[in-house]
Amino acid sequence: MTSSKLFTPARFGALELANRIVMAPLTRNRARPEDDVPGPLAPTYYAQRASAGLIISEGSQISPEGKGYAWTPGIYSPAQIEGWKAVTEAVHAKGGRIVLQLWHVGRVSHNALQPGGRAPVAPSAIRAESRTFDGNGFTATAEPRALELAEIPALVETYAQGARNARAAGFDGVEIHGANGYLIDQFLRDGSNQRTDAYGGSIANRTRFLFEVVEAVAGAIGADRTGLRLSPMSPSNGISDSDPMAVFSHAIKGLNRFGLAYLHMVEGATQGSRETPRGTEMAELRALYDGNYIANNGYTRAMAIASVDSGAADAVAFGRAFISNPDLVARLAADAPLAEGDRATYYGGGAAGYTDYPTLAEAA
Ligand code: 8OZ
Repeated sequence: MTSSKLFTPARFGALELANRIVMAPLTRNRARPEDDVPGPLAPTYYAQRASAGLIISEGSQISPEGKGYAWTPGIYSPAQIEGWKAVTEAVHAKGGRIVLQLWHVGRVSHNALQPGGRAPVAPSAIRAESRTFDGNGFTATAEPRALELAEIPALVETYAQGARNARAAGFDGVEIHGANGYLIDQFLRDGSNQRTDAYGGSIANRTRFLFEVVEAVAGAIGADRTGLRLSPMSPSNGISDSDPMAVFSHAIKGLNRFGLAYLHMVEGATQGSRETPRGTEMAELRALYDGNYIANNGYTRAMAIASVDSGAADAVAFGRAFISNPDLVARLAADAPLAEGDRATYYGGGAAGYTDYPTLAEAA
């Protein structure tokens, strides 16, 4: 055992965390194919991980158009809300806390995954240099259609409705997915946003969609139950910007006024290197934020302890480690070895590599 602050409770807005170890959002592609309802093993999977201070659910599309991969769950239909209820009840029964990640992929999709076989929507008609999974295999993302200005208010409202649906499903709150090259990130960056209206061009205009979504979601369920994830320095899904530090400095300063439950940042390249061009960018951005900060990406136990104990972060989110270590909190507390995950079962499939990873006690 250790006396690090990492293992102590925290209060993030209305969210009470038993410790500062967060389960990062993890796409697992095990939803019911016909209606994107969370799969039958999802309650067990999440409940096994309920000792996390906070669970952030896998990204869940807020509308059929928000989907970019086969077998990801939604949060827009009554059946999906019912399916998620079983998850939140199972987590709460184990004393855990769970928020739902609100996801719209924008251009990171393919006609085959879209209603009516239509093109995906995006700020501009610029194809992502990325791939998606359509259920048969990996395929290049499709050329998107640029959103009409008149469509944007309803799109913003879709995030707010997703947040209300999440609360109806028993979630403690939501995390807005603003990271990894998906819709909000596409608006932020000039590589994907070449609009000439109020949502493109200047940094004030490119951050407008983000701020409108944050305001709508916070207005719907309370800022104290709303978190946001950003990945300022990540090239995920072919995203690019001529000056990301300028964009994200403006965004993060502007977020302070909302009093969100937390800001969750992917430091460096998502699922990749923590290195950045100067090495100090993430610390510079973090210093601009006044509220609770969840750090993520490639943290070891020692890094997490150092980060929380120094005040650099208020909590640390672990992704892959939570896949293969349902009892990650206990293992970190005891400084026990961590199990390695099997990449072949990360995305899609059944119980194997999903609900069959043992705790340390079960393995012994
Ligand atoms: C891995 C595979 C598919 C999607 C993200 C939601 O990067 C994802 C994702 C990750 O945020």
